[in-house]
Amino acid sequence: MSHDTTTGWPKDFVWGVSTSSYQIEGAAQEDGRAPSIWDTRCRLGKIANGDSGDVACDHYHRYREDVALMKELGIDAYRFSVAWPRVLPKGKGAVNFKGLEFYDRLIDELLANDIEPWLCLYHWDLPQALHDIGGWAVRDSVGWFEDYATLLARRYGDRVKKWITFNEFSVFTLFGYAIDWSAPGITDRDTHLKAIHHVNLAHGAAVDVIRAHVPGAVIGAVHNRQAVWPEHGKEENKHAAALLDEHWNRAFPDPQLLGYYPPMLGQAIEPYVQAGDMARICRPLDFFGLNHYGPIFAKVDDNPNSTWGFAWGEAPADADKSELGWAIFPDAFRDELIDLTHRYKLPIYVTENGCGGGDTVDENGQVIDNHRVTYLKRYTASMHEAIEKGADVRGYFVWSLLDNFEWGSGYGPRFGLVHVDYETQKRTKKASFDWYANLIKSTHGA
Ligand code: PNW
Repeated sequence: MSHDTTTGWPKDFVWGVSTSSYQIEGAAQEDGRAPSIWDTRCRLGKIANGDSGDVACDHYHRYREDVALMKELGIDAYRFSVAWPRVLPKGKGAVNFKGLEFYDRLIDELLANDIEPWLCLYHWDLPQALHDIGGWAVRDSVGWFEDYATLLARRYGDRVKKWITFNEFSVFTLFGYAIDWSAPGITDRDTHLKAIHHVNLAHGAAVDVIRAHVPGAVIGAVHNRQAVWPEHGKEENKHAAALLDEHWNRAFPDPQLLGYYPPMLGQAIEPYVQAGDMARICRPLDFFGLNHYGPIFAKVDDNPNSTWGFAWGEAPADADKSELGWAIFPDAFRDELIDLTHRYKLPIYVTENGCGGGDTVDENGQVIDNHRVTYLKRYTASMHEAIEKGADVRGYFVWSLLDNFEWGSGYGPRFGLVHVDYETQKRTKKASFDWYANLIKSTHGA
């Protein structure tokens, strides 16, 4: 069914794009930036093709050109993250002013172009120096994050009003502390459980200091959420799917917004919870940031030594998939937006949605990414349908502006509306860029 998405969007609907520091900035050793756990993971050779974020999109030097692209795209808002080890090389203590000044320049450039900055404090690049003294596995991390949040709130709060504490809590904790797919690459049940609880506490502490230091702050957190289905629809995988659902979809939003952990996870986390913790985690928020790509699949963990009770499953062979193999299921996005509205009762901003895969460049240098245009059309239509059905969605950010460092997969998968030639750093707009620019223009005109 075709769906007219040029009209019917809520008034002042926010259109944007998202990026993150380690994935685009480069300049990894410049102006006093110290290593994060992702620099370390790259050094260990754990990334496809031996890639690293050392240079990435060189956004640190090319941010003006990138903001000009955003302006041309016509977006209202830009979500980016601050690299903690750029502004606090040891994670705490001495401030690196050259690092702070980079984000001053970026924020000022955005504002000069009428693009609202949405600042995310943490998109996975924990300072290595903090990991070396325990990282998220120790309770001191709550205080480190609180101080870091205070520094940013005081520095940028005059110009930045939209604040996000963390990006995708459950991806970086599960993949980093349970499954070795992310930094720091630990696979230990107790460490994982402690990390979940400390990150939740750090979130709550940051909300309070941002609120205290930034007049008129609009504060949220960004959660990845998507349906978890039992692999091959099999009965034996149902329990694994329920467990993964708790870890993936509820481990952070439930305590932060409802005040309690989901039941199975809650039991396991109990030993680490101190009196007063749940009230520290559950602080008033202004919006729910949703990152959504497609459904995921769970299966029983057949490793006899495993203590998690679930393993990552595969999408059905006949499912509609992106070039990366991720399942495409726009109706699940619509349902998720409606469910979220009822479950957490906050305005929703879709802070990431997008499509990974390759692109072809034709003889005229045109970048053809029709698969991405099709994906974005289908997902924005589902979001439109959700809004008609009562979902309280206020904005949408495409992942991503630029092709960039796709974590463990390196530079292979491309997610950008803009193609990046990593040899020359030349930016080339793709078909999806023009499609998105047109959508924004038509809705602003409406
Ligand atoms: C998000 N999954 O990560 C991140 O926020 C981005 O930094 C990343 O580049 C983007 O999505 C594309 O991958 C995810 O396994 C990683 O379902 C993994 C999953 C989902 C999101």
